[in-house]
Amino acid sequence: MMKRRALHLLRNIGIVAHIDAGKTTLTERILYFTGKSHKIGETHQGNSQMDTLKPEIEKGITISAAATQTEWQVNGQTHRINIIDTPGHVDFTIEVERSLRVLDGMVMLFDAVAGVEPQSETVWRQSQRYAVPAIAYVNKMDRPGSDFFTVIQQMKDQLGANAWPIQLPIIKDNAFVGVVDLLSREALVWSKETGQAQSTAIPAELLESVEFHRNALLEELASTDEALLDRYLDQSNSIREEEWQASLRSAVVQRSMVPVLAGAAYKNIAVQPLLDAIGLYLPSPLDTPSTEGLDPGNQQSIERAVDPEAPFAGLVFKVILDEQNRRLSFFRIYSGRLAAGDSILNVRTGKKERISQLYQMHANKRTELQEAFAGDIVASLSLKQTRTGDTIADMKAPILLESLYVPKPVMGVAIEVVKTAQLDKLGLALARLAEEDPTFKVAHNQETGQTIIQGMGELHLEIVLDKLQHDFGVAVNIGQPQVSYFERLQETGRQWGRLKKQSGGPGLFAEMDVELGPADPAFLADPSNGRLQFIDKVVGGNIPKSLIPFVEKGFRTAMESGPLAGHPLESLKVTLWDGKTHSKDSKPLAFELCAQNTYREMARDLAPQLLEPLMQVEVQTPEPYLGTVIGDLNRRRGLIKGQRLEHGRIVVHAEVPLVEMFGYVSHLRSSTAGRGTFNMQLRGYTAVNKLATHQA
Ligand SMILES: Nc1nc2c(ncn2[C@@H]2O[C@H](COP(=O)(O)OP(=O)(O)OP(=O)(O)O)[C@@H](O)[C@H]2O)c(=O)[nH]1
Ligand SMILES: [Mg+2]
Repeated sequence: MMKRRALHLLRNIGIVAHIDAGKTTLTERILYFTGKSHKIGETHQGNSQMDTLKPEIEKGITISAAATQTEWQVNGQTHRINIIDTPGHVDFTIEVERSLRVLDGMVMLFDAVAGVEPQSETVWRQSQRYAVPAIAYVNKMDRPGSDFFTVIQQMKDQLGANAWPIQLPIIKDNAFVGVVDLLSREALVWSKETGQAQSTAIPAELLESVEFHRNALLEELASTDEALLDRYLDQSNSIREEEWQASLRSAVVQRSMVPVLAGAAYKNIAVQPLLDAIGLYLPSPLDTPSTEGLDPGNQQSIERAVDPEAPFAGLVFKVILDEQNRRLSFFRIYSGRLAAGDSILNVRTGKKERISQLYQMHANKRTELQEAFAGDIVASLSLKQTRTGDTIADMKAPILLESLYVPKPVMGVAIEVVKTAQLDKLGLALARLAEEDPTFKVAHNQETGQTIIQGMGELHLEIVLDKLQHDFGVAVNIGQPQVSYFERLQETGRQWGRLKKQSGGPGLFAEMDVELGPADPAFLADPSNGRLQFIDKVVGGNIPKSLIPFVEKGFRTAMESGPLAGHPLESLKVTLWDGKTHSKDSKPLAFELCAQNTYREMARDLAPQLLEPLMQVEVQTPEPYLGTVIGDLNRRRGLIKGQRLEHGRIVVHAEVPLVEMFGYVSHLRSSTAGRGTFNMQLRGYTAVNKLATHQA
């Protein structure tokens, strides 16, 4: 049973990074060194406790974020640490998104050789969206070519992070063996045999460097902490180590500094100091004293204290199907407490649900709990109607918490069942998969009658198809992959739209003066705004307030089908200036339909443009293949943005339309004798070039 402990000793943290930086390897070490597990699993051997799905084991990568927890003593106090190990591959970015939404802090990993990589930038941006405080861990310090300070410089330049080393690496005979802590000046080296640290004197050649970096760090801390500044200038020696730690902690919690540590998880070097830093510097749930939300009754903003005695409120951030196809929902409790057997309200549906059991998760294993409290991350099998992003709350004190940002799928593939008899089974399977994964969508092409599955990339769809076949036993034929297009209105126009149907049957009447066009850039800059910017300028009740939401709903539905080829609109700004109603026939449906018709009449005249996904591509290749690689990227309509030399390999940066990148993995492999590698992520949407070889 989960014991109630002081909330200030609880840490809910995520481990995030570019693919292959060592997140899962580090998580395995954390579990081992904290005594939670007695054997270290390795991702490349397929026996990690965290990566348990079949494709995770086969490919040696993480696909689904997994939660676990452990304990660690810092300054004589037992800290409880909940950890979510996230995937680095960009196709599974939703896993990072939902984890960061509910976590209080994160450990950001870097490969000490590769430094800041494309996906490092993506996860950093995601963490900024949810204001998550961070500490950085420069992993793989054992690799030849590792460079601690270059990575720190890249964090500053490329991420804009105020990164500060709080350790210096100890290198002996060209090998990374330990670290010196800059605040305590303690030097530790790890024995390869036992994986345990030994205290040692600071190596002579590091003495000067330690003092230099220590003073720079103290100065930075003092300059932001008025209480410390005077004492620092007067008599810096009077400030105790714990005071410096407290000062650093508050800088981290306010996100004004990112402390950086060095380590080599795979070699079991310098993992324990990271655990100390998690306890010392990352926030507890109490560092965010209250959670904001909306009162669903009146849409007013309200607050709920992070307090087990406050009314219960939680956010469901993940729903998966367990081995027996039951829905397992993960949620973070923000306030109050929850006991097995309690009933809660799903604030979105307005329905009551009963929590018959509660679990604490360790990867794919669960332990039953009687009760859970504010700050905890738990799971339940009994939420039948609840989806990812839903708020669950005390029946008597509903609150709607901020949901999470879900990126749009960028590509799709048409599928059909091999045996018609499996058609129903396919529908059911797809619905369940879409429930688990908000970035996986199912669409039907009305004209061809085909089913199109959409996702974040080729790997994402490959995993889905694998699940269809192996977990659900549905055999499908697969078509050519297609990218997901958008349409954009380039102009703004205004029109008086009418809907009048008053001859026979129930009447419908609505009139509206609307202006339609693309949304403002400032509006789109905040992804939580969505794609529809709706502005109500109606005065004097010419359209009653109660009907306005139906106008909005009409445009929201309509914008899913663009005027060129029926692709969704990238954005739509609707300004509702005026309107007219009829005493009897102005029903909600009339305004909804009028909005849809008016959109259809206007959209084709607003200079619509077709948009395709554009990828930011990074190809690494040995020098001899550079010409081939660049020539090939050019043929794929790629724009070469630059290249740099990195440890004897050339890294080419380019922007290439996604549609041209299908099958690139195997092409690159064969054209570089297996030595080229690449990664890509969505850069944005761009107008389709008329010369493009493909058809929308
Ligand atoms: N040399 C060296 N290799 C490491 C270190 N840490 C991890 N690795 C190796 O790097 C590879 C990737 O490690 P993972 O832990 O699976 O990486 P990850 O960040 O979890 O990867 P994804 O979850 O797929 O994004 C494995 O082969 C690890 O053994 C390290 O400190 N030094
Ligand atoms: Mg992993």
